[in-house]
Amino acid sequence: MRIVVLAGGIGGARFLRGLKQAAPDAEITVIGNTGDDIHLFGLKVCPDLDTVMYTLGGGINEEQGWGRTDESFTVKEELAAYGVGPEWFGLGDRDFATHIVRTQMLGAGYPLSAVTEALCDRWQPGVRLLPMSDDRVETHVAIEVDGEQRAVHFQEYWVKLRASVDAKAIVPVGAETAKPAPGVLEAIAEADVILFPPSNPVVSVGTILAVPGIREALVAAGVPVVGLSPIVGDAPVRGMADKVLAAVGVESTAAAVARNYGSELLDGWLVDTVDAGAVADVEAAGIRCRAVPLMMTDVEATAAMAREALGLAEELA
Ligand code: GDP
Ligand code: FO1
Ligand code: CA
Repeated sequence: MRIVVLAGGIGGARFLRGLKQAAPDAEITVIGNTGDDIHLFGLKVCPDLDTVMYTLGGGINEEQGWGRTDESFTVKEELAAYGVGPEWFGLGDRDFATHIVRTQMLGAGYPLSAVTEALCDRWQPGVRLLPMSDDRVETHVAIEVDGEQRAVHFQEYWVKLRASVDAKAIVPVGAETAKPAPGVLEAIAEADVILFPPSNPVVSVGTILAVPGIREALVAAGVPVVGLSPIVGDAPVRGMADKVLAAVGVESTAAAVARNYGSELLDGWLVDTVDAGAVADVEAAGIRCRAVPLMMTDVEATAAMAREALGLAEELA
């Protein structure tokens, strides 16, 4: 079975760990969000790709959900001693090595997709990890500070400001002219099932869908597209999905997120059992819906979620 998954960082990576256990023989292609990417200290950092790679490759800091395990921060301290920031972004020494390799290869002319493949040679994530695009896309967030509108990089909004101010708009800068990376459209066309993990619907899955051609390819694939809600009990399980959903005019409910994807794109949707009341709403929008436990407390519970998603896809096939 060929499964394509559109993934952000932590939610996507943890779901993939369960999916691998649930479907050990499946060929899994992950289309990763690169809108979170940022250039710091002359290096290109790809948080969501790295979160997937480290999580599936056994190198992730489990408690944090991002960054390397057993990490130290000597380079960052030395940079700070030179007065070189930003001090608000925590890049560790082990992680730095990944960004140095990536930046060196990009500088030598390799596209991000080839660089990602080379990095995965070390980590062996057990999935094919493709960036959504080789072209630069950067998610910016419009905010209002002291009555003035300004745009900040998504990482500044989330890591520096901790999403403490309302987001007025979310702009995936560069997306409109970005092309899907090599292999992306082919993987979608050849998929038996397409899954949206409980990733952020705006700044993870939404950014991937903003790359021209990807949404169209998903619809044209003609195979079940099934998603799992990242919103449980009318709130994100973690992160700032409520803030970025508000910015695009969508309520933070499992049903509203499904309706926002729409029945043209989405065939099936899983909500948590606490949101069982949303099932009828979602089905009224033409999307088959089930309420099942959706908390990724451990790999076993996550594998059960993946089995439910694949089961729903089978019903819809
Ligand atoms: P990010 O890039 O690191 O923010 O990760 P993703 O975009 O892949 O996923 C973020 C989303 O995962 C958030 O909106 C969370 O609500 C959701 N999430 C995290 N843990 C869980 C969980 O255990 N269950 C569900 N249903 N959603 C979760
Ligand atoms: N998230 C934080 O909350 N604080 C950080 O200092 C931070 C550093 C960081 C470094 C590398 C990396 O791959 C991810 C990092 N993240 C950090 C997570 C990153 O901001 C993610 O993009 C968000 O969690 C949402 O996707
Ligand atoms: Ca992300």
